[in-house]
Order: sequence, then C-alpha cells, then structure tokens
Amino acid sequence: MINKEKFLLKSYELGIIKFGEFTLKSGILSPFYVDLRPLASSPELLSELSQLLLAMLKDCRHELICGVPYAALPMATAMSLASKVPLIIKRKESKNYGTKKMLEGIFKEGQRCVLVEDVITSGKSLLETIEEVEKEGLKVKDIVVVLDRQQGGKELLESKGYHVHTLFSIENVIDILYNHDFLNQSQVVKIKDFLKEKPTVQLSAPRLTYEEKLKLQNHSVSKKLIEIALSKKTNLIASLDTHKSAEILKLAHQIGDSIVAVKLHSDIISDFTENFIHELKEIAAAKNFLLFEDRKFGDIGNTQHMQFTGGIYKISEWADLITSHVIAGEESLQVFGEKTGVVTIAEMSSKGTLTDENYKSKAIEISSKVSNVIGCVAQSKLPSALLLFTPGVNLTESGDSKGQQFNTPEKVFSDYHTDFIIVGRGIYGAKNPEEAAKKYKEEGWKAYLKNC
Ligand code: 6AU
Repeated sequence: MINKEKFLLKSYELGIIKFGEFTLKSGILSPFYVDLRPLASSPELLSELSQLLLAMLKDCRHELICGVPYAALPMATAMSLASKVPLIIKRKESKNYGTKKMLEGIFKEGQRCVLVEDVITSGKSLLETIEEVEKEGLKVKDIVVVLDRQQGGKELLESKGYHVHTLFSIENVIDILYNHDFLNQSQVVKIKDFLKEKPTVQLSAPRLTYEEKLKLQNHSVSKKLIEIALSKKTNLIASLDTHKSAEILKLAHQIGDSIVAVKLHSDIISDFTENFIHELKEIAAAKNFLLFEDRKFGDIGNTQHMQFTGGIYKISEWADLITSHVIAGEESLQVFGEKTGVVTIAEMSSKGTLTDENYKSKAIEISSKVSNVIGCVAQSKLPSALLLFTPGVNLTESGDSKGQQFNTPEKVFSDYHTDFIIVGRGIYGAKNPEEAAKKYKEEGWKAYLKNC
C-alpha cells in the first residue's frame, strides 16, 4: 500500500491545499486553504485514499459506511467498494422535521455505521450528521477524517465519546511539505503561529451564517428576508409603532434603506386605510423591504382565519410576515396558509412573562413542524432551521416603565444567535430616526459578523 507521505505529495499537486491569505466562512483570515474535492477526479488517488482510510479502521467493527455530504461522498463510496461494506447516503437537504427521509440505502436499526469526513474544523457538520444518523436508529462510534485543521472539532467529538481517526493533521501536512521544499521556513512559522494563536472556533453551538441559514429555508418569505439582509447588509426590523399613517409612511421612507422589514401594529393606527397600505407597499418595493404585521394572533384557528383575512385590516392581502402565539396549538397556525411567513411567539421580552422554558420548548417544537412557520420571537437560541427574531433591543435604555426589558444588539447576537433585531422606540422615538436606523443597522451587522 502507498504510504501516507507519498499520497500527500501526489495530492498536493492536485491543488488540495493552497497557501496565502484566505478569509474563511467564520471571517477568520487563514494562511492556508484546504479543499479535498479535486481528489475525486483522480481515480488513482481516490482509491489510494480509501485504502489509507480503511487501514485506520482495521480494528473497528462496522456494518455500514456513510460520507458527510458532499466532499466525503466519493471517499465513502470508494471505501465501500474496496471493503464491500455497504454504503448509505445522507441527504444534504434541509432538516425538514417532516417525513422526508434523510438516509438513503438499506440498513437496519442498531447497525454500526462509520462516518467519513474530508476536513474537520469545528466538528459542526459532523455533529449534525451524527444526530441524523443516530435518529434513524444507527450507532456511530468511529469517524474517519482525512484532514484535521486543528481547530477543536476532533476534541469536541471525542469529548462526546466518538473515536475520531484522522489521516493527517494540518501540522503533519506542513511538516511533510516543508521537508520536500514546497514551503519555506517563514511560511511554516506563519502557519504554526496561526495554529497556535487562533483558531479554536466557538464550538459549543456555532452560529450559522446567513448564507448557511438560507440553504435551510423552504419558505419563500424566509428566503427573501435573508436575501435582503445579505444584499443590504442589515438585520434590522423597524417596529413603527406610531398612531398616524402619514408618520409611518414618512418614517418608512427615511429608514427604508437600513432595514429588512417594517413591522406594524395595524390596530394602533388611528387612520388605517387601504390606500395607506398601498403607499407603504410602494415604498417597500422601491426600498426593498418586507411588511410584517405584529398581530400576535392567539385564538382558535377559525377565529384567527377570520381575523387574518377579514375586518378592516385584511392582513392576508398585504403582510409578508405575521406574528402568532402558539397557545391554541398546531392547527391554529395552519389557517394562515403558505404564502405568508408566520413568526411564532415562543418567548417574550417583558418582565414576568409566562413563556417559561417548558412553554418555549413546546412552542419551538410546534414551530418546527408547521410548514408556514419561518421562525420565532424569542430571547434565546433556536434550532438552526428557524429564524430568530429578537425584540427588546435598544442601545441606550435598559427598560421602560411597563415591563419591557432591553438588550444591546451585541448581546442578542452573541448570547442568543439572533437573526433579526426588532427595534421600536430606539428608532421612531429618536430625534433623528434616519440616523438612528443607520446606527442600529451598523451595530446589528457588526454584531452578526463578530459572532459568526
Ligand atoms: O423597541 P420597542 O420596545 O419600542 O418595541 C418592541 C416591539 C413592539 C413590541 O410589541 C414587540 O417589539 N415585541 C414582540 C414582538 C415583535 O412580537 C414580542 C416581545 O416579546 N416583545 C416585544 O417588544 O412592537
């Protein structure tokens, strides 16, 4: 069998590792970049790699092989062909909590499955895969990894009881390349310094980027919201809780460039008309933001349906998003149909709220099941597929005299991994709302980038 070093040198020629300055998904500036996908284009190297990976597993019992999509799929396939151990395929599609099958292939509950990964960094994608494979009743004990970037992923998985067999660590790779004059002394020092100083990424629960979140979305409204966030570099929703429609229109015009959505409480507008909505929609289209009605429905499905479609406000005709409590159960949410994005109230920002841990976890469970729910209002972390909307955000106040409790954008991004901040008085109550919106936009985006 080929030795590891020879294999690495041949693979290096395919461009699987590059040196220079690369901005990683996490925002970290890295002196090297690894991409093992080109290996799949060399049958010879892929076959050699499968032998090397199988050799690490020679003392382990396993009945199935599963690659983490996509880069490890050809590796897992090659291992399966060489060892005659059956392959199963994990889908990459969003965890849709529905009936969608996540594992394809023939397997029985209780079988031991070895996982194959190309590069381990934080261990996040492996943990997600393990969860899904275990959910199907399979047992995961051993994981084979081609390259450990030495950023804490291996340790994280081992702390959870998994055995991670790595073919190379990045330090091995650097040493081999240096010994064969592919790297000079100063490059080696730079890379080793980087490995020493940096880069243990936040492991406990790394937050997803908007790009990653976008891939998990199935609803057109949640996709649109994230797309706007990315294109305008803002995660700000302005809550324009004022009484006069002319004032709302003026504010929407002033702050439209800084936001992803305007949130209304239609029932506090004293002169609400269809024409007001018409004008607001025009501004929304021109400035590229969505309309969010914070109706907080909280009744049986039949009543909610009438409140949503009828009355003065005819919310269903114009709102891109609405809020709803989940107090009346799953079916009460289905009445909103598929076009409008529903944001459920899982946890409130006010002092003494009854939305305790038990309520919140049940609200999240229901929200994860209903297809028109795109996320929740909450003051803590959510499962990654749901969008988190956090109100109670203010840069200068800590609360009001009516029970509201405020946090800063930095706090809600770092502690809750929020996706969208909702700011009311901080903007419409400011002397200069346009400037205030710009400030919240900047602070929100900065906090997002910092906590990615
Ligand atoms: O920044 P504020 O306090 O002036 O405004 C916050 C906005 C208000 C509240 O009705 C709403 O956010 N809100 C919500 C939402 C959005 O559902 C839930 C909650 O728990 N707290 C809260 O303030 O329009």
